[in-house]
Amino acid sequence: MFRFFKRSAPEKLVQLNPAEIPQEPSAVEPREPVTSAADQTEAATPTPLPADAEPSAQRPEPLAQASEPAPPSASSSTESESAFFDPAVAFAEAFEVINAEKAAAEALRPASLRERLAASSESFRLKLGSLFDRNPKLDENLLEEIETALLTADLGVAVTTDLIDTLRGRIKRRELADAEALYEGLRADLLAMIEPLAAPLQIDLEAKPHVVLVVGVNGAGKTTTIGKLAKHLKLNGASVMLGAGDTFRAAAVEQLKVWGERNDVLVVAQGTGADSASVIYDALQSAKSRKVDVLLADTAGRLHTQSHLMNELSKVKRVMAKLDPTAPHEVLLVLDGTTGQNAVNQARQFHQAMGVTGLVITKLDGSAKGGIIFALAREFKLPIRYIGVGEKLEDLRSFEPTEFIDALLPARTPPPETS
Ligand SMILES: Nc1nc2c(ncn2[C@@H]2O[C@H](COP(=O)(O)OP(=O)(O)OP(=O)(O)O)[C@@H](O)[C@H]2O)c(=O)[nH]1
Ligand SMILES: [Mg+2]
Repeated sequence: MFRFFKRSAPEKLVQLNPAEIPQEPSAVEPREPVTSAADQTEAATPTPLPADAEPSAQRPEPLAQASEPAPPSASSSTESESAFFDPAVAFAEAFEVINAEKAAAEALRPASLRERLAASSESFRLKLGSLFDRNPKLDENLLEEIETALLTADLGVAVTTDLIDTLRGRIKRRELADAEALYEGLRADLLAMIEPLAAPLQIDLEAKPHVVLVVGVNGAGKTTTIGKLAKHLKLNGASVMLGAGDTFRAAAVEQLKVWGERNDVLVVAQGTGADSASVIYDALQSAKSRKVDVLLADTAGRLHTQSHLMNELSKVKRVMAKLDPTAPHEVLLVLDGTTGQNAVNQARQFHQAMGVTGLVITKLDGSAKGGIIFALAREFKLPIRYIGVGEKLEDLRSFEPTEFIDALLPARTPPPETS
């Protein structure tokens, strides 16, 4: 369930279940530049700050409506109808139709988080599960094996040590009856760590715009997340504008424009090489004058070690404050879940430079092991606004700790009772 709004008009805004989101044939973002005649005209001269001039907003044509289901074909059975009615054939045909409908419904069903995380969590699940299958003794050997499993799942040394020490203490105090109790204890501890992080993005509809500044290293999934988020916000009734603050990478502006067109939202952009702060300033000015609910500002990917680029982000923040001292309302750090413990370093540096207010962990569908979320939880206590479990629209999920634990470490069915 997505919960976006803080002071919203409830009659206007519908709570949206991701399962109800209309599926797009392809929401996959092309990495290559999408060139169009329009781009050339888009490269407006950067606006000096403070700017009074009209922003260089781009109004894309509304997207074509999703295709209607095809009308029943005129060339159906009537012409070629056989002179004989064979109930067996009719039954077989009806059966085929039912099967086809079932298959179509199955294809449209959004995959469960468990299915999405299958790749990332399988080895962890198997490794840990197999330890307990043989009903082991509660001893140091078992603790060592659990320790190895946790470390290989990217939980990091600090989290793993905490968890193992806690388990060791319980074993010593004889609080655990058997290995199953230990497994459930471990599961409960992991859940307790991430439960406080579940806090979906809240949009203050009175801010107009509520500014979400999206930051992170190269390729983390910032622009893709903006695209998915724009769609979700729109489906929840909010008006959205995008600011193309990544003026560094050649294809970045075009990539964001594609998302703008796809979602039928305005994109404020200048050419590659323009001053990022100036573009975002323009976008904020435009969003204010149009009373847009949410401004999603993209920024160039940067390494936390590139101090000039980190300074550029601070400038973006300073410049925004000239128009709205409360902006940005959210500094959303996008972290690639496959980068393991490196994500913790990134979070540390970006948080120090920018005061991050929320996280998005992407690519948890890939080779990411999921454990990184626990390492982040231990150090930062920053809310995880969303997780990315694929490249498609429905693959941006709100972070649900219980669902996440169930996907990563399902509750074990108790062993059958022996008489
Ligand atoms: N499997 C998977 N791929 C993702 C996810 N999120 C983003 N991607 C892919 O990751 C790649 C990089 O995504 P971008 O959105 O361009 O990343 P970025 O942070 O904007 O990158 P820069 O603009 O270069 O800094 C693209 O191929 C996306 O399709 C996700 O949750 N799962
Ligand atoms: Mg980008």
